[in-house]
Amino acid sequence: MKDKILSMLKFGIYCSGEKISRELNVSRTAVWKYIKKLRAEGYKIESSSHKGYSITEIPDVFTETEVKKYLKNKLSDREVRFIHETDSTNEEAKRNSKMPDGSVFIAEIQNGGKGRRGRKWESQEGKGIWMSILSKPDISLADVSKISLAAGLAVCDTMREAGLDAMIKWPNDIVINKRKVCGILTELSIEKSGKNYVVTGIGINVNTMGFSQELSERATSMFLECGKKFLRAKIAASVICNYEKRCAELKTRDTESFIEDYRKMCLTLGKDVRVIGSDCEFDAYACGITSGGELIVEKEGKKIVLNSGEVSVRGIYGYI
Ligand code: BT5
Repeated sequence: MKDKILSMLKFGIYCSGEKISRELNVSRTAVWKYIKKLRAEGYKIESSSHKGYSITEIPDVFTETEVKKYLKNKLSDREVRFIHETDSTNEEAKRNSKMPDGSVFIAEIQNGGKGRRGRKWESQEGKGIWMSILSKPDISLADVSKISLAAGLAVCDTMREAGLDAMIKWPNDIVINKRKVCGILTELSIEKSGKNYVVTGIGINVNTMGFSQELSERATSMFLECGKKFLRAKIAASVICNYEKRCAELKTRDTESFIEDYRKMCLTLGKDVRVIGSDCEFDAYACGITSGGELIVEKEGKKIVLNSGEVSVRGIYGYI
């Protein structure tokens, strides 16, 4: 009944208690009691004795039920596992690697959030999306690396649908206004049984209002970029949906047109960069992305292809 009442309430448009009671066949007193319950859950509902009720704010409820509410059609039976507190959702996915293809793991508190090469991922409670997707792809091992490009594109798609001008810093930091809003950590497990799986960990700063001193100059959130709060369940569902679409494209589209989408979103291209390798460091110019998603840089007239590693882009994250 609560959900039915909720679906009748609109932003800025009043709906009378009498109409709700008539259409849902409950007493006015019952309607009032349900409104009280919704308010206790964090919904802001205005009431006027003449006009009825109108909703002014929906709480950012982040639960399995809420995420599933936004997963439509083929995705509606997707396994979504919420864990209140965990070390890392990537580890959670690996511990549950027997779960079906596409299973999603989300945590409210991630106390060992990690980036690449053992770096730490700052995961503030209640403000972001810390999520990992378990994939058992039926594509060649050579194409598996493209899954992380697909994840980057999917997050960019979601940000753009939300009106934010997001770009990808190669290989897959999502950046808005020169600051990082999302990081992606893809881990591949090659099993003796041949049943390989990929865990794609996605960390998005959604309603974060500020960061630790270390990150304050280089990180941002969706909220900080537009002054608007977002429903994490809706954003997470949108990323899952876009990730599925982009992964499907790996099978249905030709590689070159898929990579062309990536090139369009990649802010590293056409910029001066600093490449930090395990045993060398040099300045270069980013001139291309191969059809395998590798970065091509030019140094003293020579082209070098990079398949992983650290590439700082001049002008962003404090690199001058
Ligand atoms: C990444 O690594 O950017 C991958 C981050 C993946 C996080 C997700 S959350 C869900 C899943 N579970 C996990 O345990 N991990 C994944 P890398 O490119 O190495 O960047 C790490 C660097 O980003 C750090 O050294 C910081 O400089 C910066 N950083 C840390 N936390 C940040 C945050 N919340 N927002 C922006 N930048 C951050």
